[in-house]
Amino acid sequence: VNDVAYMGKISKPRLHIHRSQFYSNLYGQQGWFYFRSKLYYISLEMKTWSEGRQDCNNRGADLVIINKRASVHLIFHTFKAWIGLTDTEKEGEWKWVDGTEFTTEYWKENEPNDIDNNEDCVEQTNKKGWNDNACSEKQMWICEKSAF
Ligand SMILES: [Ca+2]
Ligand SMILES: [Ca+2]
Ligand SMILES: [Ca+2]
Repeated sequence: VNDVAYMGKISKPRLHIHRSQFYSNLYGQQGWFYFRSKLYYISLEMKTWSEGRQDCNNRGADLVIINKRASVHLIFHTFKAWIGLTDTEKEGEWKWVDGTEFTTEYWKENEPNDIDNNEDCVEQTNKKGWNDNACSEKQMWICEKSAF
């Protein structure tokens, strides 16, 4: 499965895929796709939240921040993946990895539930909305960085 074919599973218009290829070619950033001044990378492997974040950092990016309706629509509802949200520092106090103010919440019903007092990392799910999960679980992850 190559990255572009994989992007095809995302429900939003193909336009973004073509644009993604355009920017990929332009910047030589294979595997990234472009949307509203940002570049997004979706992993093809599964890692813990921290490992996923480290992978993003290695790519000059960080885990995705979802604070606008538009980007919520862009990526939710298709697959499970770590996003850049955690309450590791203080239970119940959600923080985006880049320090962005936590204003938009998009929890799945009955989440966050902090099962076994051990769910401090957030994944988007394939059924609308976020779930807090154990940070040691292995999931795909989404990186985001500025395009310019
Ligand atoms: Ca905790
Ligand atoms: Ca928690
Ligand atoms: Ca949960």
